[in-house]
Amino acid sequence: MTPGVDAPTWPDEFAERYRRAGHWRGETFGGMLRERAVAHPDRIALVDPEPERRTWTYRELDEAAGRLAAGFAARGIGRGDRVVVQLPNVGEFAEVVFALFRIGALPVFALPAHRETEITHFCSFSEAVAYVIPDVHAGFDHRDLATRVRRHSPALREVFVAGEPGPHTALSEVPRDPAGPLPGPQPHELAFLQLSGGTTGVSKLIPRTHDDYLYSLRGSNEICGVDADTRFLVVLPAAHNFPMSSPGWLGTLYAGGTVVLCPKPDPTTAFALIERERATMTGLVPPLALLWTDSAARGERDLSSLELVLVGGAKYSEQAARRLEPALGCKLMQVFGMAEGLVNYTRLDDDPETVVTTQGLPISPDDEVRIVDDSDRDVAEGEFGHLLTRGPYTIRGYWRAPEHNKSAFTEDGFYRTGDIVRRTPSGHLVVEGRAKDQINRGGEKVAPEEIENIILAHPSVHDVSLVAVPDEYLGERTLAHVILRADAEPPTAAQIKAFVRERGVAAYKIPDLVRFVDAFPHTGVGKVSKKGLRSVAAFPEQP
Ligand code: OOB
Repeated sequence: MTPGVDAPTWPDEFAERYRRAGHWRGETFGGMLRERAVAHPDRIALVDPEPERRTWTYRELDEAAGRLAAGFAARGIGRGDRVVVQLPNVGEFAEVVFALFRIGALPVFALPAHRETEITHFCSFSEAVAYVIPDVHAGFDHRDLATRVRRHSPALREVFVAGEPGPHTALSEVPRDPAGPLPGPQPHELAFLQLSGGTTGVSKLIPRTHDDYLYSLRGSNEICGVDADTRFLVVLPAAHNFPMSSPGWLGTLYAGGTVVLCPKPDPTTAFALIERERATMTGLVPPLALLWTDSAARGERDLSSLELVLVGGAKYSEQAARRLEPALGCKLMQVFGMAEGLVNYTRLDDDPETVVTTQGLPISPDDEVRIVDDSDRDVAEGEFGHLLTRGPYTIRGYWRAPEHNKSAFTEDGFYRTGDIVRRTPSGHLVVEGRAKDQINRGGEKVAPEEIENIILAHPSVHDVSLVAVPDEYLGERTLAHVILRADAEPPTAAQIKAFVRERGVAAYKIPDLVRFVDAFPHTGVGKVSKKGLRSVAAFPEQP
């Protein structure tokens, strides 16, 4: 563990190899934005269309980030400090993130959907000194949430609000004239902490460095053809790794293109923006891709600017994939990635069958991919098995999680993705399933243990097990099997859901279905059989 990094990093021989190969070029995010601002100051970097259309040229974004960095620094936020950023797709997101990059403070990327339980955990576990929020988003007042979070987070000194601050500090009060350049981070140091989808009770934090993440952007841009003419529409939450870097809004800024923020992902909002802003590229999870494909048939908007749509985050069915290109009049690319690192794309010159039936090839020739059996032995070529990976942008360990790292990584540094894949003769990966205890609800990841722990706290509940059930639209939905205490007042399914909601978790984690049972099926070794539960899951919900 390198001091100050709080996580295992690449051994020197690997770091040297990645530098020699030209993957790690010694760039930082702060430096990157400055260079673009010098090279093409007046090009539009960012468009935030709501409520009134606002734009930032590269020079304006660079200056805004510099002034905000100076203001944050004046308030004592320094290099290595953690700052939980929970902003929706608004222009301030980019200003805040680049300001923190410039200081060398580490954004911790929370999703707008996260609530008290998650945010309190992120703030306390990361010992965050500040938390950045919108005032009200999607009808929810984040200022009240921040007040509650503050009570349980002793390290949290500041709450900054994009909008009306209430009892907190307005983000607009922070910027000031920079006194001079800030020392800033080194390229091999951490840039930010991403959240893992998680298989345990709480999300793990994923430490990404400037060197490694910038390489994944450069590689993604090359594969997707991102350049200064790209107009990338950010439809998914900007904090998620997929719309951030595959190739995403950071990739687009790296290439000198234009990022258009989409406030809501529905076809009505997004199609109007594509037409008005002439968006050329976007990334979608499969349920949204389905919705867009169906809506495009109505032909109410001019989508002719669209050149490429990336679909990933969860398995995209072959049937749905076949319909996208004709409906949207653009190319499809599948992407199979993870916030821990490895990202695979189908290629622009792949034949159409490969694009609809596989999840692509890794970005880098130095991405090492192993497909192994339960004993970590390589399976025969073409067989399916567990995907292990290491490479120039895949982490070697989670942040401050030495115990978990022992099982999440092999001794020689491969990340155990928990995905079951096979490789086609062309080297493309096909995702066949999952070995990890995680539910993929249309790209949003739910760790059953996290929700089981909450339901177990209900006074009438004796035991609970959360499993995935197939769903035509989302791919998977969540089903909680609940065993009640013999002597307790039996709650209804709705009361169990309300109980989870009241604990303050993201809405997508509230069980879709609740079923009361007398016992769980067990495996041979006495563990609850999730497979057994999934197979009895076809029964209707009980009141
Ligand atoms: C992306 O990142 P995460 O960290 O939210 O989730 C990663 C997991 C993968 O391990 C896999 O289980 C699943 O999401 N997944 C897919 C998939 N893409 C991701 N499963 C099947 N087919 C796909 N195409 O989800 C993510 C990060 C960067 C780019 C794209 C997605």
